[in-house]
Amino acid sequence: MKSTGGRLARVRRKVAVGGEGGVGKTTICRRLTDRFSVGGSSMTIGVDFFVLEGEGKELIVYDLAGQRRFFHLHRGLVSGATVGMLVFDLSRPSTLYSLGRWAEVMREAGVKEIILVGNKLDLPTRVSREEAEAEAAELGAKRVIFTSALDGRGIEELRRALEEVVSGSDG
Ligand SMILES: Nc1nc2c(ncn2[C@@H]2O[C@H](COP(=O)(O)OP(=O)(O)OP(=O)(O)O)[C@@H](O)[C@H]2O)c(=O)[nH]1
Ligand SMILES: [Mg+2]
Repeated sequence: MKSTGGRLARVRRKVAVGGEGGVGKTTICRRLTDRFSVGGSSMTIGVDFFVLEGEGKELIVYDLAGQRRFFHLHRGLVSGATVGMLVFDLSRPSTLYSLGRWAEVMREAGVKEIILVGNKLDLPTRVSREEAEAEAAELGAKRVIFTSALDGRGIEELRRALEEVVSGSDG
């Protein structure tokens, strides 16, 4: 799967990306769509959109704003998503343990699978894989992937997981 070239794909699926402010959601989306550039990103206002194109499939990625003041928008924006990506910052455990509200919004919207993503693997890590997996079970997330949107680790694994989840879904 690569970033869009503008061709119209047959099947379209929606992916919603949630998680607290500053955990790296937008930077991960940029990585996934080859739009990464050094120099950081500014916080998302409301929502950013990305398109990932694969074999006859197009993923429309809704990258939600994590700041509290945008919480009222989430329910409407997640509606109709097939996959939910919940992102936390491995160097800030509180960003993992506050994902319950996000998981609830995604479940209520009928998201078929949630992927839990621990980002900023390049920084000193304060959450172990075991801790992340235990919380994933609480959140109803079937997969846990650790990434660094800065150095690119785990991004291919995440891309493959998204492809697999979308291929396995029929709605
Ligand atoms: N060290 C490190 N920094 C990262 C990583 N990913 C993102 N950042 C930095 O973290 C900051 C926030 O990243 P964003 O991608 O804007 O975070 P966000 O989750 O989209 O934040 P909101 O839009 O406010 O919800 C930026 O300065 C990024 O450069 C990473 O993997 N490692
Ligand atoms: Mg953002």
